[in-house]
Amino acid sequence: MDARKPKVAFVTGITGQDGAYLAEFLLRKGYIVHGLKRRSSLFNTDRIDHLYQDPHLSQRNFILHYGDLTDSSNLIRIIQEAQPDEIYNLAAQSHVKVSFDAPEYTANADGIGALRILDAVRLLGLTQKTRIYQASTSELYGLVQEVPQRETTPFYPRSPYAVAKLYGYWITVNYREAYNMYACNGILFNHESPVRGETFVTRKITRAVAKIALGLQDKLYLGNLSAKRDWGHAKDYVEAMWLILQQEQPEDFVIATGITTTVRDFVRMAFAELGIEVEFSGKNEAEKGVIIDRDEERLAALDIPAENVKLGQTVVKIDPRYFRPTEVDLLVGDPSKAKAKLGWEPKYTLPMLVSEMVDSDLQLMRKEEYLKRGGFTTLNYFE
Ligand code: NDP
Ligand code: GDR
Repeated sequence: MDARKPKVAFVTGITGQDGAYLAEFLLRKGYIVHGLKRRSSLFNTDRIDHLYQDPHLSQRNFILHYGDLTDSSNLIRIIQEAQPDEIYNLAAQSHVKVSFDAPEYTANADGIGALRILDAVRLLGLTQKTRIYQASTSELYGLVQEVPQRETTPFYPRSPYAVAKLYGYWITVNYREAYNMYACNGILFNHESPVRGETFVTRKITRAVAKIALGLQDKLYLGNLSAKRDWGHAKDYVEAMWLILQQEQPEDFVIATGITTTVRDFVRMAFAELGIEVEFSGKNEAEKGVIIDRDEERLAALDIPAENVKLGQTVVKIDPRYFRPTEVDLLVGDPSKAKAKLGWEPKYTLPMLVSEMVDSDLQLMRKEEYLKRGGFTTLNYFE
């Protein structure tokens, strides 16, 4: 490879949480970044708008292409045009609960989509040039077989999403072995950030906590509070994706923090960030979270009116619509291979992540509050 020539990356799912962080990361490293963007009736580029470059510029290092993972011909065309050194296949219908509602589409995008990328590279004769990262997931482990979960732990997927991703995982391994391609799976455990999609549980919680504190919402409705997840920060995890593609040999890696926490404790931590103590009582669908204490100094410092935070106020209730037909109860990863071979370790702790997410949502909701006070109503989605 010519040392003066910038590397070229093609990122699918560039408008998503990870795509946005990865694009920033690669641009900082001097890459030319091509991204796949779906056509939608409204703008869907909020997370990458700050990276946008006028298409009329003669020199660009950030280039978006319309396309879809369900359309082989457009993938072949874009890959042929971009001639990427690295492809990061991050695009997916990534919501586990939604995959029960749209199983066939999820299989097409998340399973066959991975095949389309691999096969495009093969058909274009790029197997020895282009390295491929496949966004695999801890959801593959599903029903607990071994704790902590590592690269050798057997898979037992528990949702149409996870089953589709299982295909993506094995087709990546198969193309690596069959065609001697540099194609790897990153088996990433949950990772979050202030730009996490609003319907994933962490962001749903941090948004609601901010709204409740500002008097914009009464309660937060959740599903299974006992599920345990190994939560990290997306910023750390995109670095791991890149490292996985910089090794001598292509291999699969677990990326995780090694620490697991219940959804219930995540809720407690998020309220505590604003000086609000919440205690849970009751069982199953009758479980609820009630404010039992408040730190008035902290509230005052954050300019949160104390009347929005009443002792005895129920702020969390269970809504069974958020239960899943089959649940993944416990995820906790063992990142020791990544540490040993990639030199990767997370820089963020869970308290740092919660703090960043709550602070960011508090700022965002202050804007909403301002609009509301001015008589401009905004839409409320609670999913
Ligand atoms: P997001 O849901 O935030 O982003 C998904 C991206 O995929 C969006 O850009 C979306 O476009 C795009 N997309 C969805 N369907 C298609 C399609 N048919 N064709 C083209 N693009 C499509 O996910 P994350 O950033 O959180 O996750 C990135 C990847 O990593 C996903 O594959 C996910 O399954 C996987 N993963 C995520 C983990 C996590 O904790 N975040 C953990 C392990 C794996 P649009 O913006 O238009 O909707
Ligand atoms: P997950 O993330 O399914 O692990 O998939 P999500 O945040 O959706 O759920 C985590 C856990 O929280 C429980 N839960 C709720 N979840 C949502 N979304 N909404 C609720 O109201 C709610 N109440 C409780 C869930 O049942 C679950 O146990 C994420 C996605 O990013 C996948 O794409 C990725 O592969 C995996 O993480 C690793």
